[in-house]
Amino acid sequence: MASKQLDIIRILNAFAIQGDITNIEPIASGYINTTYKISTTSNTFILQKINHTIFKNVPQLTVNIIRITEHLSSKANTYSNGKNLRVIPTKENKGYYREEKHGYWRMFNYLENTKTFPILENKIQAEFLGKAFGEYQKMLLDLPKPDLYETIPNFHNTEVRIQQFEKAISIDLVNRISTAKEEIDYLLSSAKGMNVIQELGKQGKLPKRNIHQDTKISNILFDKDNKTTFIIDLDTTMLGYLAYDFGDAVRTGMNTANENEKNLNKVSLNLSFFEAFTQGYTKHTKDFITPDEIASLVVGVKVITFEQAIRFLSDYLNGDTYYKTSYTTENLTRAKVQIKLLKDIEFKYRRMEAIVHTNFHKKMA
Ligand code: GN1
Ligand code: MG
Repeated sequence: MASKQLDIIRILNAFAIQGDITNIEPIASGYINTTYKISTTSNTFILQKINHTIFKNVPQLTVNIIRITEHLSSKANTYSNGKNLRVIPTKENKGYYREEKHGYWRMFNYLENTKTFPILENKIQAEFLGKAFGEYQKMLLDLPKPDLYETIPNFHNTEVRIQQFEKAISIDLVNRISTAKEEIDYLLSSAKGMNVIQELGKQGKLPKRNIHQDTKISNILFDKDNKTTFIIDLDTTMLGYLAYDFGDAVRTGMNTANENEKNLNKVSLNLSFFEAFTQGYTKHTKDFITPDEIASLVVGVKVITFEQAIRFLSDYLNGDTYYKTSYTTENLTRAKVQIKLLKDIEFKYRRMEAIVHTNFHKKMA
């Protein structure tokens, strides 16, 4: 057996799971943590190596995840068909296992018969994506105090992201600036006004709520009927603005191409999916969302897409230390996709605003 497999078997031995291990399968989706599907003679699980460079405080991260999953399990979740994500404890009854040589590990139950889509296939999925994330935000409204820990500081702080981008440009650590000139110029010239959500928050116009903060479509599992959904990757669930979740779900779920697409002609924002998504999202948020928050949703789509473009490009300029990549220019390709999408969002902006307005107006009347 390969030594990596032996390491994993040793790590699995720390967890309170039953049966003999029959299969270990890497799951490649996700740019941050490393994930495996583990089968035993009695059950199936998810094993994850937590990226400790990014999630610096694993005990706090774990406290958050346990609080969130337990809170969600205590609620009637409309879409998950009675199934919930659960943390599988270690034999010492902890939510993570620390190994000297191989870092931090944790386990979850595996949600059977589900799959993710890099690109959504139909409007039903778009609608249920909106319903699921809207309901997620709603279910977390009454999460008891204290506030969740901030697992990554300034995660969607656009101003800080712009500063990090400027720093990456000025250091040019791996001499890549000349290969991304056009993209850098475009993003620097678009930066003005992108801090608007943060500003509205500071002015007290947008309340901070518990949100997911990583609502990309690969973080939602669909059952075969396209209607049963499970939200995963809860690591960044913490206080933030509703518009960020709305924005990131649209950025990924309404893109007609995937994040790594080399043919930019394929990249665009699907307006009819956007309409279905907004309809779904409205269903669960209409009872608590404020008028200023409604007005911030499409802004969030633009801001999050811009932010993702500068995050990918910064990582490219820094030598690919943050996101997992499989070839040298992958982060540049990803940034180009976001830029193309951003341009299409600007082009369709008024129509998106009209869709949001009509939906909430209709439902709230
Ligand atoms: C990362 O872990 P994953 O792949 O779900 C990133 C998100 C980005 C996304 C881009 C903790 O998400 O913020 O939007 O990649 N997560 C973190 O695909 O930085
Ligand atoms: Mg993630």
